[in-house]
Amino acid sequence: MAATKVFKIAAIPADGVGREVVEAGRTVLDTLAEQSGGKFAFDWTEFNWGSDYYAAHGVMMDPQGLEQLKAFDAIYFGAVGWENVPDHVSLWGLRLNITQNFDQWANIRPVKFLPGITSPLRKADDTELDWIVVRENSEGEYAGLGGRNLSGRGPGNEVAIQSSLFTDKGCERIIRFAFDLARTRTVKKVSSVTKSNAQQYGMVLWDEVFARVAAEYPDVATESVLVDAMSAKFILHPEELSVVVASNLNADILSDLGSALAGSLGLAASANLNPERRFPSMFEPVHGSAPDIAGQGISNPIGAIASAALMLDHFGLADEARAVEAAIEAATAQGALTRDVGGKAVTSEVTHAIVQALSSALITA
Ligand code: GGG
Repeated sequence: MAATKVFKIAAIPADGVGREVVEAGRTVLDTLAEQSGGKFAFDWTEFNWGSDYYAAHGVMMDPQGLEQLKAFDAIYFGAVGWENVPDHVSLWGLRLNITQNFDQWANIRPVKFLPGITSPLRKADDTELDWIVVRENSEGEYAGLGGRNLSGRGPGNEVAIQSSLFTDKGCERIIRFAFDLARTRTVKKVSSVTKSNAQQYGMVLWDEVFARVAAEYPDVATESVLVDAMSAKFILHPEELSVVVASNLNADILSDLGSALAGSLGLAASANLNPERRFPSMFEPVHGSAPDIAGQGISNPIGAIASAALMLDHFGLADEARAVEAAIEAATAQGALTRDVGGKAVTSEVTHAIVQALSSALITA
């Protein structure tokens, strides 16, 4: 029977463990589609872009790649970065090329504590912890503005400028996004993070826009916290967090801290959203290519599978997204854990446990 709705997805596994975890996520999504009784299906097209592609072609992706990607409902991404390409070349040539040109300005990074996984935080043993980092994903410290010069004056004389860009519109849209998200959550609170005492232009503008937007959401609690204080708060008072909105770099750092507190970077999911849907959005685990373990089949697939759940939400398949999240929790609770979270299972075993949990939940539903 032909599926009622077919979602066209571009898979870009790219580098290192990205290949293993994208395969795991595809397995879970295809299981879900097979069991949907013809409600939906996924039509995958895989692109071999990444650092190997760079070695063969001198670029990280096809120069026509963005045009090709426009035809898809979503992009499912693995990880970028390998030793044959300088990190700034691989990041700008692939991941940032897509997020910036497709105006995927909202990067959602939930911090989830899973059963069966020990957090380094003692507080996590007896406190319900659950927050979302909302990362401004189009400007800030990642504006790519600056340059290097004067190397001709000899060793030690070169200069470099790396400028941040903060626009009123860019700040407003991500802050408004955070407030709208907070309204959907049990704890209606937005924590805004800057370093406006030291960065007196862009981040003061951010603070002012935050205060302006907050006035429109009297039902949502707010706080403005400096990034250093917020780092401490993640560890000492994480129970006070619900939605944390921050600039591109600050949110990148804080979300890594959050996923480490949940037990591993391998657990963290993310969605790079173009909320207006003018371009496809992109879903990827927060982690990178992990060259130290790549190719051994031992990477943690949970970040990628949880990112697939965020993609289901984007497609309007909220029940299916919750089912995938529940299956992840069932798998970790029963001890299907990779090495990074203290277990011995390999990638395929954790994936299999999630598929099994999903299948039995669907059968009993
Ligand atoms: N799957 C995420 C990924 O590959 N990240 C690589 C990386 O280095 N990202 C830096 C950044 O996004 O700021």
